[in-house]
Amino acid sequence: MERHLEDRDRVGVADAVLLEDYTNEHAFVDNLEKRFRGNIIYTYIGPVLVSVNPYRDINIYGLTYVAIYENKNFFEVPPHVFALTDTAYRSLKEENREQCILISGESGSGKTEASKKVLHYIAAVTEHRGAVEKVKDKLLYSNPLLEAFGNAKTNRNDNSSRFGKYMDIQFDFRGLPVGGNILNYLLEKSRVINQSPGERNFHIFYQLLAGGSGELLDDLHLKRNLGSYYYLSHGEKSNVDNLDDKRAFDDIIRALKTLEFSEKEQRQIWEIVSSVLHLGNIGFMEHEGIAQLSKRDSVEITSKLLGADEELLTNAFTHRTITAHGDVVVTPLNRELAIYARDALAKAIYDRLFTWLVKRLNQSLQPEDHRKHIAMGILDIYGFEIFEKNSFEQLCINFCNEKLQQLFIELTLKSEQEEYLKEGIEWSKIDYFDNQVICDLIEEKHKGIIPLMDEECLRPGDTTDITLLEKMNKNFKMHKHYINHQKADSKLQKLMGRDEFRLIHYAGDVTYNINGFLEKNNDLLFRDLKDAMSKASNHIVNAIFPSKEQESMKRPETAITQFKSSLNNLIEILMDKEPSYIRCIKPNDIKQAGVFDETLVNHQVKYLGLMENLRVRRAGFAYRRVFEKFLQRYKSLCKQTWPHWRGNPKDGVQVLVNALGYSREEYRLGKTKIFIRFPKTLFQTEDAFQAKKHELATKLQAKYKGI
Ligand code: AD9
Ligand code: MG
Repeated sequence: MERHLEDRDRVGVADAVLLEDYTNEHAFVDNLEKRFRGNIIYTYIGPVLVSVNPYRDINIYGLTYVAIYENKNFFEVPPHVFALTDTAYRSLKEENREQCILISGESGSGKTEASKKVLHYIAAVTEHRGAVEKVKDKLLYSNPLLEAFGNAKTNRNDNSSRFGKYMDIQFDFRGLPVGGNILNYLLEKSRVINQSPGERNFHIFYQLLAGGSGELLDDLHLKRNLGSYYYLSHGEKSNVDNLDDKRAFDDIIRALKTLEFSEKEQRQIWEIVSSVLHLGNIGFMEHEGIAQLSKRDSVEITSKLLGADEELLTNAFTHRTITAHGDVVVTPLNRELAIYARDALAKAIYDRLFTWLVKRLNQSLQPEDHRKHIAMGILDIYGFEIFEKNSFEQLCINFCNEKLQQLFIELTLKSEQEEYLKEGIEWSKIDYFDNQVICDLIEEKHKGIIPLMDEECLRPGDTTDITLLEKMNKNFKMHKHYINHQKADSKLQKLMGRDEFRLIHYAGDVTYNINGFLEKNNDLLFRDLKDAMSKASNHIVNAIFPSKEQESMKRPETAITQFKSSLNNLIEILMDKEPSYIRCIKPNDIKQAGVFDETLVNHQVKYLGLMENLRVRRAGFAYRRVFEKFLQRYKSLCKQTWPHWRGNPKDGVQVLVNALGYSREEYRLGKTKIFIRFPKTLFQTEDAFQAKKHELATKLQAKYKGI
């Protein structure tokens, strides 16, 4: 890293804490751009890694690079995801500390790619034999498998993850990977039934159609032609890259085999995937307000594939059974409701299949021995979202980001404080924005937006999205982070519709449209459909729709409450681990190499809270280095330390900085490190060092010439 100080005019500083004006966002982005143009995609903010997506393959991940980073001190090598991973891995192995690597950034910024690099680095630096190799294969293959089912082409990213993922790699006491465990969050299941123009459904549908053998497709009653399926007909209609889908399917088969899915399980998975496509083709007519199937064929095939009773399923699409006060009432559905029921079933089947896959994967990733393991977690989760139109999903995602920001602040402050304490340096309180108040606004018991939403979902009677909004507007009228349409008018803010509310998130203001909130939160699947599924003979279907769920009279938890619990559980897991952070940035919206859109990057710097991050890191000291390293680099600048300092390194550094004329204000000596407050001080020393080096080299040359 020090080597990079030499070239800072051309490629900027490798650590943003060394920027002269650390509050200046422009200077920060400028530094990123300088580096990006110099083909350097990584920059630090202290221990945090900032990564700018290059949108092309750069040759920095091969074995040569593994060797550069293996067992090296974080700050002595140029910033890299390998440096961060190596540091985390060594802390795990040598100090027995559980790790987590938290990756954030907006869609297309490179989170998933970064998470794969972490895994590949671990695979590269650990043993390549026997059982370990098998575990590593499984861990590596879990990625393409989950991506096939959970990723899709969107307008922002051709391989966009439509779910959140936390993966633990488990190590034994020697630091060898022995297993893993994955947690999944909030799959975007609405994509199953509908896609925006230019986007696709989940990859697996296209992969199966392109790559499945003729025999398999015949068995599944599938035609290769995408146009045959209603659920594939909304967005991008053609195979974007036919060959890739075909090859990807072969990969999936290999992944399923490596992960020890049986032939039968594989078959049942394809039956479920294809049944979703057939479900979409079930059409309804309406006769006197009552829905009827237009044709039987798709229902027939769906029932066959799922092993469900055809009569039961047909009835479940067109009728609804409600038990009220002990009476069973069956009412027919109209066409609109029948379509709603069909779509709800398709979404539920796919969503539950995905969760089943994760569970099944985890079984296969279970370590064989039952000794205590130590974990490194990798979190690849959706970043903060602000769209033209924001809905329930964005509220969930942004809530998740608030919680992670809260954790980040807590852990960063804690680790800064710990380091100061350890080094015996006085701690001055850091002033920062605490977003607890926004987390509370959203989730506080009995008072927050979530309990209010749940109450409105559960309350009998005429509740609508608008009654919910009215309640929220009333309850949060005085809240500093909640804006209703009247407040927006009076404050001359950007105007809002009557069906909208705005939250002032830590990362910016987001206006949400209330329409659809209650329905999405209720996430209702009619009983009759669940019933038909729980009786199906396809074992996976049977397992994902347990009849227990039917018997239970308790109402299932609402979508957001489930999400909240899984999120709080995640925070607890992360709390106990030593964190490392990767913040990913997308340099342009057109997925192109070499294009750096400053405005776009500025926004992300804001959403990622990077300036706040830099401020906290710089609040005390800009630079810190262990005495030995500091002395080694700069010893030539002082007669007493050159060419060797024989005493203890701390005294050597004291002598050196005295000779350099550092004032008390500029630095502190801790127990093992020197802390320098201003970058200017360091740069002056660095420049003096460069001059000295030049002088020595010239002298040496002259001497040799003389000979
Ligand atoms: V999303 O929130 O899942 O939609 P991600 O995960 O942040 O998004 P992803 O990692 O999928 O983005 O990266 C998007 C694309 O950028 C990849 O498919 C690559 O084509 C490209 N990319 C990202 N990182 C790198 C990199 N380090 N080197 C080269 C990269 N290309
Ligand atoms: Mg991703």
